[in-house]
Amino acid sequence: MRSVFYVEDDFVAGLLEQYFVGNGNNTLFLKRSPNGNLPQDIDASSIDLFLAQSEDPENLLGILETARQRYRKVPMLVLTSHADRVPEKYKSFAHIVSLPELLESNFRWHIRLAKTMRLVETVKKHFEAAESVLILLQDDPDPDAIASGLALRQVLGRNKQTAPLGSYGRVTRPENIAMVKLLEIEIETVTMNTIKNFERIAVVDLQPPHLANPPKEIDLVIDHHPEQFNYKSHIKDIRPSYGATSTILVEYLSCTNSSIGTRLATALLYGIKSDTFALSREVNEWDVQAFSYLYPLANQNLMRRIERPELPPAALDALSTALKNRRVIDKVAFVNLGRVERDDLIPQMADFSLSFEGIEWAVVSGLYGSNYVISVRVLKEAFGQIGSAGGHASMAKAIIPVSQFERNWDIDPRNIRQMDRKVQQLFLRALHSGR
Ligand SMILES: [Mn+2]
Repeated sequence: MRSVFYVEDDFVAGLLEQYFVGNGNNTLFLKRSPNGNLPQDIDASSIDLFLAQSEDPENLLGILETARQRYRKVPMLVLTSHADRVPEKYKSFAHIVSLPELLESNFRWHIRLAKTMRLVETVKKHFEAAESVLILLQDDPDPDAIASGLALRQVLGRNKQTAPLGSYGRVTRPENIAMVKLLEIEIETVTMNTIKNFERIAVVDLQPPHLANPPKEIDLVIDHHPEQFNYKSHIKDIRPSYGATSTILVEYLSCTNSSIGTRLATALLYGIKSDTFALSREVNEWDVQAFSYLYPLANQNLMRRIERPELPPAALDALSTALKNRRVIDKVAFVNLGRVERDDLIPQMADFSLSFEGIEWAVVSGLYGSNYVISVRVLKEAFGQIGSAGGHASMAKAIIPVSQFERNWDIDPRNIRQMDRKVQQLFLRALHSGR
């Protein structure tokens, strides 16, 4: 692979030569051509970047037109201060930057954008004519997925009617609930049946095999988890070296020149923050770049409220009772909250209980409506011992209708204590049989 440069200005040519050749890149500099001619003998499939520099708008358009016809799919970076004279049709595939902008910022970032530009072009074309688009998230949507969904909707130039966010399940983690509440984000619950009503389906922040019911036809997958090959999608953009899907979507947004409002910026920043533990693990340079780009655009006040959701008084009562009654067996903390008014308290307490000293598992349960709800958290390190695949799955949730206790184990549904004991017994048995 090599990069092909059409550069009119000698100073710029010298600069590029130092930068690219100095970095060991295989580059080909083309001669100045006054009529948009490019050499015929260059194989488009061997080019990884086409860079065109010209301060003469007419010349530039000639070059762009030839390149458009001949170098389909090749990332295209245009250096000019006359972006305003470049017709829209070229802006859908070429990334344009002026020399002062380039010197001020990071060259690699703009090449990155030139590459993403080609994907965005394909994505936009594929979704353009669709009447309705479903943006499908995980069964328990997380901040990275929610933010990526919002961003994709904007990239596609749609609203929540023509491109709703959807999930087979619902948001359960307290911070995530706080996020959708405070940022007023709607997520539709979909079923195998209702997804048939959508003309196009995009999946973000996961790959279809991870869904309980993967849709048959998928149009787009954007994700940062290790690539899976056992599914089909019209377009795939899988980047395992990225810390968050939100980072990929920041590139998409930059490519479409769309402005990022406070709400979207806050969502994306939180998406990156929560997936990378505030950039402390599994990040690449683009995550850092996106993070610093979003930071001044986001609302830090909202961010704090999302990260530390307020505990209602009822929760404090439940908390003190539960702590008094906790049981610890084999590095497993069992906390029973009794009857709760908000079911998000259960996963919240499970997170908290995991911070007890010497604890690897936290099993927290509570009675919510007519259901017995159990939330399980495990330290990542503890996974190794029982040979699980690990990944992001460090939590689980189970809902048992109280009537089941009577039917299966002959336990009176009013006897919460006995239900708690039963669950402890079942959990410990399951844990030990897995070892
Ligand atoms: Mn993610």
